[in-house]
Amino acid sequence: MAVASGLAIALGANLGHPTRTLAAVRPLLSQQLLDWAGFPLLLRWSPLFRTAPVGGPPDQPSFINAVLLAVRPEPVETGVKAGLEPWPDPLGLLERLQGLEACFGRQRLEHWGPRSLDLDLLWCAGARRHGPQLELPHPRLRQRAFVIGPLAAIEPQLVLPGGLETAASLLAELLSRSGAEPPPLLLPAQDGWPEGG
Ligand code: PH2
Ligand code: MG
Ligand code: MG
Repeated sequence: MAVASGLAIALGANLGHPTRTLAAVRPLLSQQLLDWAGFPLLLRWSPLFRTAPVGGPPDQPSFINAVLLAVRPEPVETGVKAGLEPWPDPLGLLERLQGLEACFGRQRLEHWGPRSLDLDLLWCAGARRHGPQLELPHPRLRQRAFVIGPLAAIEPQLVLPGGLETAASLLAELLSRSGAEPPPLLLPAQDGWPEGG
């Protein structure tokens, strides 16, 4: 069992060419994260999943979703007790994520409407925020199979913020509820996205 640390970002798209968009944003997102953090991070990407839209207009196309986990590598044991630099302000990262969404043509027209790219911060180094711009951990994190499915694919035994169950058990529970989302469909690896089923 591994308790969630570091940060997690959900990626989603259902307009244009979602798989190409996610593959194209991936190196840019890596760079933005490393620039924001100012220290090395270990990045773990889920495979891509095709998921049924949740909420919003009923006729919108299916989504492609994925999740990125970023953790600090264990410091090398030097014998010298060096303090770790603190994580920077999550709002700075939010601005960078919104900048990337804008680069990929994101238009904010309709609540939960179709989108060319959505980058949602799920949790960030234990931060708790209840501001108008940012809520951390993400308030709907534990209810969404399109997020928990990709997380469980990276690390089934991960314990998410706000509860004690693992990603795999939470996913099983979400999928067994009546009126549940259909299970996220695991996609094979693609150009620019080597993780796949
Ligand atoms: N994002 C939403 C609303 N509904 N449904 C799926 N399947 N995937 C998403 O990423 C998604 C959604 C709001 O951001
Ligand atoms: Mg979203
Ligand atoms: Mg969003």
